[in-house]
Amino acid sequence: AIDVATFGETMATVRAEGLIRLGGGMRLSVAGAESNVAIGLARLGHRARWTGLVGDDETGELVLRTLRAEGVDVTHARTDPRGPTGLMLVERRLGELTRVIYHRSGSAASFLGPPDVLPALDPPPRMLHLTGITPALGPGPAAAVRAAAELDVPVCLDVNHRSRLWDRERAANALRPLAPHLTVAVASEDELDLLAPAGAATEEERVSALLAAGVAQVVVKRGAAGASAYTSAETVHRPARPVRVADVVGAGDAFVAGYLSGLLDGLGLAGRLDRATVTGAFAVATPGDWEGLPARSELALLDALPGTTLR
Ligand code: KDG
Repeated sequence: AIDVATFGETMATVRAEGLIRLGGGMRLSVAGAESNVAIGLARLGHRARWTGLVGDDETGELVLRTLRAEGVDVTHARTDPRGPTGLMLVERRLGELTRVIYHRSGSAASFLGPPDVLPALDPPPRMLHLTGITPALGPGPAAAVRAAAELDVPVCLDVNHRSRLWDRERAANALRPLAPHLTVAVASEDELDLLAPAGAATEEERVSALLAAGVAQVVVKRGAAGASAYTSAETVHRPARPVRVADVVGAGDAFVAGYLSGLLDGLGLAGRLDRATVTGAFAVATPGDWEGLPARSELALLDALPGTTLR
């Protein structure tokens, strides 16, 4: 049986050594918020399934091959000739300021619809993970998210607002109706209003409104300032684990993988948030979206003293 199923768009990703407009060296990999979470979970020993459409092209092969190599189940993923595999260019523009350029409109993934994802959720996984990126990709992906959220499966949603794909108003209109279906809601502090009812004005009011709507766990990410998790019975705050920043892209997905891993393992709220801050720190400290994510046996490495050599 599958522990966590997820679906969305995974793109070929090019990380430039310098500025894109100057050309020069780059490194080719793959990335997508949902597949980043699936890889994070698979590395921790959970059965993760990713479903999506890639183009009938070499970068599509790269996406599927990479996910297979990471132990992610791609039984229901397929190529679709209607569009190419999406492409994301990443440049470090200024110190820790990263700039992302998408070439994804009209991609194969933008044709995803309910018939592509519903078979991957039968039999039901223990959890379904969705992100607010998928409904931004087009009407088909938005319908797939709605149909999946309505199934009788515990759902985790990470708001993941992408302002290059849609504005906040459209995002809120698509995401707010999903709230009653969620077991776990994850948002950055500046994204919580895209999920909570329009009337709620402060973080406290937004969290209370989501809990009142039936969301069992609300998790708020604060980047370098840490994270908070709320249930109707408990509130936990955790600082971020200090690491030298190599690449912040993918940190939120790693955080979600750690949180869901803790949930699957039956950890309490504090234990889930602790694991999430550890996996988030691994993502920040290593280059790439998911490449540096820990195996289960590596989780404790973050506690090793600086300068340690393992031999
Ligand atoms: O969370 C990191 C993702 O944003 C990145 O890997 C690509 O899925 C992606 C997106 O749509 O931005």
